[in-house]
Amino acid sequence: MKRFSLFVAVLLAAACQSEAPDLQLNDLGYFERQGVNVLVFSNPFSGGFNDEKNSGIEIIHHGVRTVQGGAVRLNVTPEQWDLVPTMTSRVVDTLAQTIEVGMRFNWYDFDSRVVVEPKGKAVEISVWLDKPVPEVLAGEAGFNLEFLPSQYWNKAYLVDGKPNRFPRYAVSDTKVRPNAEKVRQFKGYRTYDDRGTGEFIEPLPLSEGHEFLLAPDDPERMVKVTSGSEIRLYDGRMLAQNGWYVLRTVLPAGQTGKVVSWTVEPNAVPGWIREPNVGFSQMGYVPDQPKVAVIELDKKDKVQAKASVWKVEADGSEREAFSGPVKVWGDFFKYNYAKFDFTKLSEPGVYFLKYGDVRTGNFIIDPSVYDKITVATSDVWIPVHMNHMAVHEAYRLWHGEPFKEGYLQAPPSTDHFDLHGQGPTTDTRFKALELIPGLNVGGYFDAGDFDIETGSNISVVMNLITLWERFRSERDETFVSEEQRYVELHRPDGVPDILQYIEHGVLNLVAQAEQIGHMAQTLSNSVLDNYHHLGDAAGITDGLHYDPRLKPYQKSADGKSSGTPDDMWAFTSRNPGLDLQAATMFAAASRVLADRNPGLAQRALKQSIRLDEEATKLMAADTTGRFRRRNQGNSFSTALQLYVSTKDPKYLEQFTAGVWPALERMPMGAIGAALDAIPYLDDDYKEKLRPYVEKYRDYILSLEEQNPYGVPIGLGNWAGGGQVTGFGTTVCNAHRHFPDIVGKEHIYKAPAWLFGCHPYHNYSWVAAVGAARPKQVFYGNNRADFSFIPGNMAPGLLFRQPDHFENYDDWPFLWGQNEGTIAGNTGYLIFGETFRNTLLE
Ligand SMILES: [Ca+2]
Ligand SMILES: [Ca+2]
Ligand SMILES: [Ca+2]
Repeated sequence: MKRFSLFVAVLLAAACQSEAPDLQLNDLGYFERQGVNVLVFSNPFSGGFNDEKNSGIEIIHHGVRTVQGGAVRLNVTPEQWDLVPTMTSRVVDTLAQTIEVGMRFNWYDFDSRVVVEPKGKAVEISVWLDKPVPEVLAGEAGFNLEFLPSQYWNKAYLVDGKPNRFPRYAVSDTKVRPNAEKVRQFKGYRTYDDRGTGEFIEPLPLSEGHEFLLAPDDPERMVKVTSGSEIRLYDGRMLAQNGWYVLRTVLPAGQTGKVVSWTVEPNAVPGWIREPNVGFSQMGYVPDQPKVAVIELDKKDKVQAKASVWKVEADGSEREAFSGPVKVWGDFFKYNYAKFDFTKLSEPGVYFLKYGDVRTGNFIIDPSVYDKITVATSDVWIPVHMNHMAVHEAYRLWHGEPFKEGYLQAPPSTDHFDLHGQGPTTDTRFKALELIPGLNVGGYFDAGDFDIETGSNISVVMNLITLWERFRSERDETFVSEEQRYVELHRPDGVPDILQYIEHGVLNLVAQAEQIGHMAQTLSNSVLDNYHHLGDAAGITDGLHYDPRLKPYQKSADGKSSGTPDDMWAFTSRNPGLDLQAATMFAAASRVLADRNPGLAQRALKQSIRLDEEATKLMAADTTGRFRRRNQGNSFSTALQLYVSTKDPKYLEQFTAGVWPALERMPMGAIGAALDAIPYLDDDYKEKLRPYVEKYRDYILSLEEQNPYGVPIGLGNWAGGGQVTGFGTTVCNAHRHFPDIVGKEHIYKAPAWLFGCHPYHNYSWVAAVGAARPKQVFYGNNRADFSFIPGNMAPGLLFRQPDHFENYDDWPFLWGQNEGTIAGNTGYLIFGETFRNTLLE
C-alpha cells in the first residue's frame, strides 16, 4: 500500500512537472511562468541616490521581489554610493526570445553587455565584452546577483552539494586593502571612515563553488545557480546594514566575447496561486460609514461568490454576523480585484472577515475608532525628530543632543551627495569652513537622515501653524525645555505641544535668517561616512570643533576641538524663492507665537519683512529668469497667508489675481488651496468656486474607474502616501464647504487606504496605528533594528516597472516605500485632524 501511494505520487509529480510551462518572454518585456518573473533592466540603475536595490536583473518569486541587482558591478558587495552602470541600450528580441542590455561605467570607459535567454525553466545569463576589462578593474569587475536577506536568512543552501545555512546576522570574515586600490565611489566621496589606517574593508566570501542551490528547504524561495566559472557568495550586510546576499563571478582579465555564463533556475511551486490579499481598515469603521473590503487576487484565482463578517462575542465565541456577494471589479496591473460591501453591518463590536480560506485579523466597529489616529505622530514621531535636543521616553533615550559643535560654512563649489550643492560663492560674510554661530538650535531631522532641510522645515512650521489655527489642539503630552535642551515624552508641562513644536522649528529658521542673512538650503553632513549614520544622532559628529591644525582623531589639550573633519556644513547659496517661503512662514509664526514667546515672534516678523523686501528685489533684478520660473507655483497661496497675517488688501488682490488662472491651468492641483481660502473671503468667492468643486467631484469619481481603491495611486520612485493624505484633506474640505456636491461617502477612501485597504498586504501604513496589524518595519533612523518610530506614515505602495507594486514589511531599507519625512508626517497630522473634525460635523 505504502509503495503504491509513493508510486502514484511520483507519477503525479512527473505529470505536473511536464505540464508546467517553461519561462517565456511576455508582452510586458519580461520572462514569466506561474510563480516566477525574471525582469531584465525593466528598472535601470538611476544614479540619483545610486544603488537603491531596485534595479538590474530582478526576480519576483511567488509574488515577492527577492532578487535584484543583476549586473556587472565593481565591488564584491556594492553599497548605495558605489558606482552603478548606465544602461546604454536594451533590446527585447521577441523572435529570439532574448533581452540584451548594454552597460557602461563612464568613469572607467568600461562597456559590457548582458544577454538573458530562457532555457526551459531556467534563464541563461551571459556577460559579453567587446574589449577586455580595463586593467585597473581586473579582479574588481564581476557579474553580481543579489538576494533579499530577510527572505533567505536561517534557510539552508548547498554549494556543490555541501550544506550550509544563510547567517541571520552579518558575521562573516573580512580583509582590509589599501585605499589606493578602492574603486571610485559616488562623486569621489567615501562611504567609510578608515580611522587613519589608510585601508578599506572588503568582505570575504561565505562560500565558493560552481553550483549553488539556495533554500532547498523553502520551495517558494529555492533557486539553483550554476556556472562553469567559480561563483562566490558574500554577505553585503558586512559593510552596510542595507546590503543583500551577493552571488558573484569575477570577470576574467584579458578576455573578450562571452566571458561569464550562469544558468539561473528559480523553482516554481506546481499550481501555485497567490493567496488573496483582503484589504480592510485596520482602524475599523464608524457605524454609519461605507464598509468595503477590496480583495486582491491572482489572475488565475477563481473569485468566490460570497464573503462574510464574523463577530467575536464577549465570551470569546465567534458567529457569522453578515454574509454578502463578492463583486468583480476587474484587472489593475498584475492582479484581479473584487469588492465585498458590508456597509449594512453597523452594530459596535469586534469583527473579522472570511473570504475563502482567508481569515483576517480583527477590527472594531464603533463611533470612537478614529479618535486617536494622530496621537502617535504628535506625541512620539514629531518630538523624536527634534534636533539639538536630548529626547527621553520613560526609561529610554531616543537620542542625545546632536551637533554641539555647530555648523561650518560649506566651501564654494561643493557638489553634495544629498541633492544639494554649494554654488561658486558662499553668498555670506563667512569664509569656507568658518563657524557660523548660533545655528545649533531648534529644527527637525529631515526624515530617515539627520539634516535640516530648510524647505521641509518651513513646510513643517506652516503645517503646524495650520493645525493650530484650524483645530486649536491644546494637547499637552510633551515636556519641551529649550533651555535644558531636553524633551520628555508623555510628561505634560502646561504648554500645548503644537505651540512648542512651532517654536522649535522657528528657532532654527530664524537663526538661519539672522546669522546667514538669508535661508540656507540645508544644514547637512560634510562627509558621506556619517550621512548614512544609524542610531543615536548625538554620535554623528564628535561634538568638538574641527581644527585642521590637529591630526584627524586628535583632541586639543583643552578638550574643545579635534582634528576630525566631521562638523556639519551649512549650504548657503541664496535662493530668493526659499526666502519668500520663509517670509510667509515667519509672518504666520509671528501671529501664532505672539503670546507664547513675544521675543521670538518679533524676531520672526522682522525677518519676514526683510526677507520679503530683499527677495522681491532680487527676483525683480534677476535677468536669467531662473528664480521666477522656479517659484511660480505657490504665489497665490503665499498671498493668502500674507493677507491672513497682515490683512493688507494688496495681498487679497494678489490672491484673486492668481487663484482663478491656477484653477484653470491645474484644477486638481489648485483646488485644495482655493478651498482653504473660503473662511477668509466673501460668499461671492465661494459661489464662483462651485464649478471647480464640481470638476473635482468628477475627478473623485474618475478615480473609482482608474483603480479599485478610488484614491490616487502614485507610480513614482517615491511611493504616493503624501498624495493620498493630500487627497484625503481636500476631499474632506470640499465636502465640508460643498456637501451637496461632494458627498460624505468619499471622505472614507483615504483613511481606508492608509489603514490597510490597499494592494500587496493589508497592514496599516502608519506605524503603531491600526488594530490587528500595523506595518512592523520602517525606514526611520532606527531601521538597523528592524523597527519603527510610532506615528510614522510610510510612503507605502512602491511601483516597479512594468507591473509590480510592493511594500516590504520584513525589510525596512527601501526609502521609496518605508521612509517617513517631517513634512509628510505633519501633512498626515493635517489630514487626520481634518478627517476627525469632518466626522464630528
Ligand atoms: Ca535629507
Ligand atoms: Ca507640552
Ligand atoms: Ca566635530
